[in-house]
Amino acid sequence: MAARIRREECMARSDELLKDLGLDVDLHRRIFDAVDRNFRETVLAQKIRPARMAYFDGVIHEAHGGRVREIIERRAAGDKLIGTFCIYVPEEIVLALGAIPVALCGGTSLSIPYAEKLLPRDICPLVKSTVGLALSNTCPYSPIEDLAVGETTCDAKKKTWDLLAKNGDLYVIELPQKKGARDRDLWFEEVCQFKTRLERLTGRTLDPERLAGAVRLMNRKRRALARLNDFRKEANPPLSGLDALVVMQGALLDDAIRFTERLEALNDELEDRVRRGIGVASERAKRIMISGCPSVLGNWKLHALVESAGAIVVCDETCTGSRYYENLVEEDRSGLEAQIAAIADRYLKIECSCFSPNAERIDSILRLAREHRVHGVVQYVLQYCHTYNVEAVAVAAALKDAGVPSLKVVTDYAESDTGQLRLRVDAFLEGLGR
Ligand code: BJ8
Repeated sequence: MAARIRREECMARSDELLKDLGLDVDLHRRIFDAVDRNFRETVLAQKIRPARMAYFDGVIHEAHGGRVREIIERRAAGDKLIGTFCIYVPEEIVLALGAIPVALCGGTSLSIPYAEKLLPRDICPLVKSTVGLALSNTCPYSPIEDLAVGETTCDAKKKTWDLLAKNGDLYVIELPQKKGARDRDLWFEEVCQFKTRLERLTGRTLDPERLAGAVRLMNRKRRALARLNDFRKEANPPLSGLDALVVMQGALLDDAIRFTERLEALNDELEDRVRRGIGVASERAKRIMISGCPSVLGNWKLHALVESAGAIVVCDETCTGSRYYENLVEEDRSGLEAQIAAIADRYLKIECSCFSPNAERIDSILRLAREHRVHGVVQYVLQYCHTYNVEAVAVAAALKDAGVPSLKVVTDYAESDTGQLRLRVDAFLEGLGR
């Protein structure tokens, strides 16, 4: 009862804020009540969760409340909000210029009909959900964002940026599609141009000392995320795949310093749980890797499905997983140009399926499968994501050669296929037991 009253008070405060921002408060309530219910029925319904997950649950809850308020205050002090849609955007440069990076990708099906007034129906739900939040006037970051940064990754994204770029507050970074010497040069140039664009926006000049500080901070954050994921290699992991996903979703939204400190505290708790033999999986639980498309805030569908079937997700080879935290930026480069080159090098190591060929990604999947001792891999393809869907063929073949069974799941954000997916996941898990 007390919790319900607190939740109501919290929502009333949020409504007030959203009204001040000129959003459609009723529609926002309808959409985010459903997201909240989904969060409670999946993430919060889990048993024996680490106590320090409470902070990360709060990050999700405050995504459209406290976090927005704090950004409004920082903007009043002169800092700029940079909305992003992809993990190729170099956060070090944003942070070193005193700006605030926030990922704005949508993970709810309920905003999709609003996007479909502009975009074709047969494109990826992540793109439609994101655009739908802006077009339905329910995204609290839209009215306060100083610059949105798109990128030329997949076709759905880059052509959507063309449609949205008209109002001038969308900047598009060109990402090469290969990783040869010419592509590296182009990418370095793009990162330099991005720095220049942000300098113009913020009215600040990138300072090597501040950039070195931002590099150290982001490396510290990545190390903390890697440590969290190392605990998932344990025979009985001290946290679920759903909880690891919640932390990752928070990483793309929360203040980098506070997030890292809280994550380090959570890691200490996880270490203690390992020492005391407290795990979240049953002895017979199958260890699963999820590989492919990201599961952004609002989307817990596949993890919930796999774990409610009695398995445990021990690894995510996704942009809400290893692709975000693997590889550090070299810290010992001196001089702005060398520092930016080190940043560009690190980001170009990300293995998005938009690159071709993309053999490094397959090597990473096989390595992660070994390190996390997985019984099987679920390849997660968001509907109409052609790059992950086609690349899944080569991934499945490499896994088969390595003796690791895999299942490809193509789905969107809707609940309508949950029953059918459950049957397929159950059958896959059962097959692993034989
Ligand atoms: S680096 S995965 S965050 S582009 S799922 S929108 S690829 S059609 S989200 Fe992504 Fe950057 Fe790549 Fe990662 Fe397109 Fe596929 Fe949709 Fe995607």
